[in-house]
Amino acid sequence: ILPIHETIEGATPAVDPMPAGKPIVTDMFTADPAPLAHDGTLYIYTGHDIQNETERSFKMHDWYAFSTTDLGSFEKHGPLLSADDFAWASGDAFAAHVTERDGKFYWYVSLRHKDIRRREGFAIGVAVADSPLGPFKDALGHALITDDTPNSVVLNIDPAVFVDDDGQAYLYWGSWDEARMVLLKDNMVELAGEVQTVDAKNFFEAPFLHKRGDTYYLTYAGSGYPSKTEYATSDSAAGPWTYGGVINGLMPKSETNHQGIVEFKGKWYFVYHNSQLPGGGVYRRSVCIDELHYGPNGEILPVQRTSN
Ligand code: FUB
Repeated sequence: ILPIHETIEGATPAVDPMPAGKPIVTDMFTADPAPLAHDGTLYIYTGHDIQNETERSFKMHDWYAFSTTDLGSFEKHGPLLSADDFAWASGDAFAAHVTERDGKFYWYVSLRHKDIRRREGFAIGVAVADSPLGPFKDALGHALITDDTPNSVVLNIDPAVFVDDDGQAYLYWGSWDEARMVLLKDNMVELAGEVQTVDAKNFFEAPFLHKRGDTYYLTYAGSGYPSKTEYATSDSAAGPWTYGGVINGLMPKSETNHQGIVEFKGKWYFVYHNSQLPGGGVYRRSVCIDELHYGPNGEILPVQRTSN
């Protein structure tokens, strides 16, 4: 297992003075939320931290979904997908993202590849289903992005897919300061062109794209570990990106700060993880949700996290 996300020796960064948000689930550790609003229901797909309190690495094997119609309570579903569902993968079910197109649901995942390891050995795969809660099946039988994909990155994790109004789909991903984007074919499971380098100030990992009005927003974990959530805007889903600032500061006890943004029933929401559950920590995180607000010029206002 990679020794990634280690605390930098001697560094004592100031934690954001805002209180932590309220976790949507309290009987398990969840991470890397990916929201999807569909048919009046909000689904939050998450990873699942199962590491003990002493080891210093991620231990993650499967993914869940949590659904709500009113944000009052969340229903747990799963695990709906696991590393075992991808014959080409050896484990490490890192961040993922679900999107819908033409009645099919595509779950893009980060996993460690069994065989292809020129660098860190992570790859991006995709599973497909006819409903938001599955059953999901590996759509390809092989990975979509690996260390062998030209212009891929050292650590190929954190996929996020955005389907634009004209039907063009974009796959963003990346970590360790390297962001990438590639167009997808209409079938959502094949690349439609060359992998492009994305230039977004302070980008570290966890890219996520959303559109509000005519503006495209690329949010991401920025500035290394521990990460803040930062963002950039563009008038195109392909960029170029203009830096917008920090929208969520350092999280107590969590070095990662993986976010997603969704509009649901007329309001915008910011989903993210912290480590605020009892026994929580860098490798034992909890997914939270708070409202997201925009300023008069379309700028994202800093997230006001609700207290526990
Ligand atoms: O959960 C494992 C990794 O930590 C994710 O892929 C990153 O985004 C970070 O949250």
